[in-house]
Amino acid sequence: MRVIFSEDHKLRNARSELYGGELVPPFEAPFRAEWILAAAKDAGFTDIAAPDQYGLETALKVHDAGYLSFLETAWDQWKAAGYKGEAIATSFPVRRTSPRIPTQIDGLLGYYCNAAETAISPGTWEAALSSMRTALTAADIVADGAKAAFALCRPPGHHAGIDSFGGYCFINNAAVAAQRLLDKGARKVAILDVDFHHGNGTQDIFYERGDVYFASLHGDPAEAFPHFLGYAEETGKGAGAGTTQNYPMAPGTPYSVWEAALLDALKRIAAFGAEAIVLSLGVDTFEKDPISFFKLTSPDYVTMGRAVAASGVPVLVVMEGGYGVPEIGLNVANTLKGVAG
Ligand code: SP5
Ligand code: ZN
Repeated sequence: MRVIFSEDHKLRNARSELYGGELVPPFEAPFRAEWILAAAKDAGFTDIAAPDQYGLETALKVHDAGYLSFLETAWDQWKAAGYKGEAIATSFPVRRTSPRIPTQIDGLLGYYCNAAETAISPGTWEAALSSMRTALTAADIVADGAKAAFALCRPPGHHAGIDSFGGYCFINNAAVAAQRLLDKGARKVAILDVDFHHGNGTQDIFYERGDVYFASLHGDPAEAFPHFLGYAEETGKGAGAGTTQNYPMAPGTPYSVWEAALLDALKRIAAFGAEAIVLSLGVDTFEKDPISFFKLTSPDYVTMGRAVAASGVPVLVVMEGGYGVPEIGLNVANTLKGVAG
């Protein structure tokens, strides 16, 4: 299985995350990609290539154009405003507020932000672009006939919605990859999101579309980030009615319980007729993850990878979350082993 990776992920190296009322070093930091790459190599995944230089054509099919322009210019606007720290949103359009889009950076930040823990820093846009290109390159490998590919994306993407960033995400890499698979000839694609957190951005993007099935296994939003989406009753709308499926689960969930949801999701994806699966892979389901509450163990990731591969359709693995502990590398490598068979 080819691994796509770019050193440009390091351009996303924020100083601060708003956590527990303090500005702390971000959980989503460069060491994550380094550990994952090293573990993938150790496990024998040594076919590693850099991404190709794609423009924004595909991203513009899943994101709002104004949102992408905002992301591209946000840091420069923030700097021009004379602030000392990183760009953190502080004021938000909530219920019964004006739909107008502000013109000044503080207003724009709140308008386009879905979670204020995520600061925009210098290089964030460039890293997000390279992450998107990583996913697109891997998507093309799968579209051209490979059974599997791994996009070692950083920063992650599944919390980035049509027009919002947050949850450490800016461009929705999995959504862009799914769109690319469709543009290259797939009639139907599924995104299977196994990150601990609900893929609220991905759900937002495809909620009213019938060509992409979205299934997500995650911590119950009543008790976990992203808090405001990911309930079982959200099943899609309009042309997308019936093509979203959520599996919210309780604190302490072990693999035995989680696996039942996985197998149900795979059954529904097969019934939908997906011609490829984009696996939004977060390993923050691990028992030692510092910000999550599931209890998966390292061997469970092999089992999970095998189950996904058993679908018989090509699998594009796109990196999402997983934090703090060295085992994130092993857990990703184990997933790849399972997928590769
Ligand atoms: C891609 C991804 O995994 N993004 C996750 C973003 C989560 N950010 C908010 C973290 C808040 C965690 N609160 C946990 C409380 C544990 N005591
Ligand atoms: Zn996550």
